[in-house]
Amino acid sequence: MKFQKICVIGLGYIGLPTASTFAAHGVNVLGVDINSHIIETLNRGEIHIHEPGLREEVTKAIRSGKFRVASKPEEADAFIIAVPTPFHENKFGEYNGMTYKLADMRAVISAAESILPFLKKGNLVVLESTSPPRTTVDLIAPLLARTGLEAGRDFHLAYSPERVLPGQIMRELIENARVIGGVSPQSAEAGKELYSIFVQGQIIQTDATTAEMVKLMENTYRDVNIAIANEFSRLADKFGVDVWEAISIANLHPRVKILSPGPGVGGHCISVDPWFFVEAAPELTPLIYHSRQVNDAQPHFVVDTVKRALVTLSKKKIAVLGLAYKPDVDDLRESPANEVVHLLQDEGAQVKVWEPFKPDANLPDIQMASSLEDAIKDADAIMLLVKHTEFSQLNPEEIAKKTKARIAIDAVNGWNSEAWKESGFQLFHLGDNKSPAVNQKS
Ligand code: SAJ
Repeated sequence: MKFQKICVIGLGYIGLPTASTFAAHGVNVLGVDINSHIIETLNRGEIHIHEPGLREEVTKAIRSGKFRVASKPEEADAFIIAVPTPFHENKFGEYNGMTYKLADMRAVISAAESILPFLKKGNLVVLESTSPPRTTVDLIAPLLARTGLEAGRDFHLAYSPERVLPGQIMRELIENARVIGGVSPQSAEAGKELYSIFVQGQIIQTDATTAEMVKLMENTYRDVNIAIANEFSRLADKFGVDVWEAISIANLHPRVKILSPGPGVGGHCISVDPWFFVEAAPELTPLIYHSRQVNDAQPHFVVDTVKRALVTLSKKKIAVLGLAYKPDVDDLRESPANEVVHLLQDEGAQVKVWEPFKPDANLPDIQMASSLEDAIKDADAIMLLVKHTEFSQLNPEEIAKKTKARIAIDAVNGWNSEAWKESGFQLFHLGDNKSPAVNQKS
């Protein structure tokens, strides 16, 4: 099988890098998106996504004539579906007192429907969108059967999740191992042939439902692991232990790898994907469900630590450092730091946020500082919510000269407690009930 022309449906964080990488490797690619703004932007030679290296790749691909964009698919040798699978805003599932989120598969369904008029015998269709288990066999295959063609017999159908890290997508797309699950072994083989055009990592062939589960298992494993770390932080706090010290010692065990506690789990993957398992089988997923609950509640635990530091939050001025969903990124969406800020404000605190990766963020109800100095100058307390490298490197002696605050709260283990204490700060550390006690002695 030879792929001369492919159609990539959905030109977002995954679709656009995938489409342009195929084009850069000599394939004729038609990128399809229903959003006319995206199509116009790309046709003007600009891009709508911030990802290192992507602009260059897209511009080169469009100039070479190998990459075109349009609002509708055309006939092609292969179709790749890479559209979002968000949650329904106002629809929830219920099982035995568990209320869970439901995946909104409408974009996947309409993307699959859009290829119906163009699907031919011998084609390959690949779903890349993160989806609940059995989506490929139970939703996509029957939908495409409306053409009269059968998946696995007349055309190939496969599921292949992306596993790239934002910020490194262009490199990881090529270098990461890739799993391809077919509805038949021949479909997996066709998928392998397609992705071998640019993938240098190992390509593993399996069935479609296994590939769907692999993706969900990876992110659920991380979520459950972070939940236990967060629960450990609460236990350590209760028992007068420093959770960070305890985890670092436990992790010396060769078969233990506990992740880090913090203000909660944000982003669009780890905090989302476990729900797909819960939705698909609520009766089998109490652990996954409760881990989501633990992580979603963690901002409240952070606020309890702040209350311990400041006694009351009413009218207290708090300088918050970091609002992104994780270190060294500019993505503020689904950020637990954002939730912590709102909870502090609900308790009457006056919060000013310094986010060096998005200083001019325009968020309702959040006051952004224009600089670190601006944030901390008049503060009663300084609070670290995201472990950006530049925050970990702050010199507490210098900070002490720029603020009247003498209370520092570290929710992410970014600061050296001793150094901050030596510079005159009372340091409160998430999951470490030892820190204020030690401080009082010194
Ligand atoms: N977090 C913790 N403690 C930890 C690790 C993370 O609280 O020990 C928090 C982070 O602060 C953040 C959230 O969890 O709020 C998620 O961060 P992450 O780095 O675990 O994951 P994402 O969502 O940025 O990206 C992940 C990537 N997976 C891994 O790094 C293992 C990426 O490879 C996947 O492609 C992506 O999910 C995805 O699409 O599934």
